[in-house]
Amino acid sequence: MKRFAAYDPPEYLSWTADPALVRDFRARVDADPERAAAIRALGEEELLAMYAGLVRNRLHDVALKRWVKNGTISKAWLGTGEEAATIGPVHALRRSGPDHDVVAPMIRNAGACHEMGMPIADMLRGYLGTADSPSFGRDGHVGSVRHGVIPPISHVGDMVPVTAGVALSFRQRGEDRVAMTWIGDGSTKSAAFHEGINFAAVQRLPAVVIIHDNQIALGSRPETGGIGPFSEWPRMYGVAGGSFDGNHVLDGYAAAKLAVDRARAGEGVTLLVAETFRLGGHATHDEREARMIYDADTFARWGKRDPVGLYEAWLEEEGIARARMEEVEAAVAAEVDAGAEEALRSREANMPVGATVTDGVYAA
Ligand SMILES: Cc1ncc(C[n+]2csc(CCOP(=O)(O)OP(=O)(O)O)c2C)c(N)n1
Repeated sequence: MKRFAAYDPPEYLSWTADPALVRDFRARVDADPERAAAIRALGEEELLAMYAGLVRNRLHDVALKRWVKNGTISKAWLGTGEEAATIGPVHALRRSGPDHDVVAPMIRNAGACHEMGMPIADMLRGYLGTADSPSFGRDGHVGSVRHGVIPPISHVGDMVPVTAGVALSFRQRGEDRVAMTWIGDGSTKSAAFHEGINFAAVQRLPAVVIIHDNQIALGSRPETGGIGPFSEWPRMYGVAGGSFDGNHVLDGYAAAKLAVDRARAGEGVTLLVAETFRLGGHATHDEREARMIYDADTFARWGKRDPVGLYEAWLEEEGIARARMEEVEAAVAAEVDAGAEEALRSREANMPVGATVTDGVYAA
């Protein structure tokens, strides 16, 4: 896809497909027979829908970065380099219809909101705090229950018990639906995470919990210490699980598809670990600090594994014409540009009015 000199990490500006990594990507598709079967069942439209999801996620972040640079907003929480860990799994869900599944993303999983059908304009209105944003300008964390997106709260970890509760309600009502959430590697240290995953495990709830292991939490490298590596956590909780390549949209899709199928079959929660790396700061304000925590070689190594570029290379090898991908990219770019313009119009005409400050506040 098009690169943006002012906004992309430097690793992407000069990105070209490394043949060894393209081979690794292909090998990963076929490495596990169950995952391979799930991937090989996808048709061209589904493969391209996932490509559109990656591009949409990336361009949404580019739009936000543009707004930070031109002073429209003060900062943004981006997922540059981590998009596949969100887009692959969300595509394994039932994303429309009366019995659609539910996601509980964190702010960095904006791609999950897009793919569940939330308009880009609404996502961007969330950042602008407009009265017509999904939170009515109350919170930058946005969701849309109508689209199956539970709005996150800022407190990390808390969406795991919420997800378990949603999954419990599905089971109690006899609904064939699954709840999925993501949690950062750092946030797994919260009591809420343990409580939520333990409850989901004991109750064998129809849920998928994804540890988004981007190897950083604010300005720290998380340490698992005495608890042991994430790969051991599913066994520790007595649930199904495993890891997937968080820069490989198809591996993420397949791992999640098998987990969703298990959940629908009554086999309970799955704990997945997405191994990835964020090519930026915690938010746009500390990108320089992030590059002081990990050395340039680490950034260069992960930069070569750009989830968008590697997927494009694989699609091309699969016989999907570059022109088809360019069409998809152009359509998504137009959607994001239109969404940004729409959101800016809301900012001109529809900011919250002071007198409404207590509206919608519990017990106001
Ligand atoms: C309960 C709680 N403690 C602290 C914070 C402040 N905080 C926000 S994000 C964050 C780090 C999260 O790191 P991680 O879970 O690894 O996710 P990432 O940001 O890397 O995606 C912290 C400590 C918070 N929001 N909630």
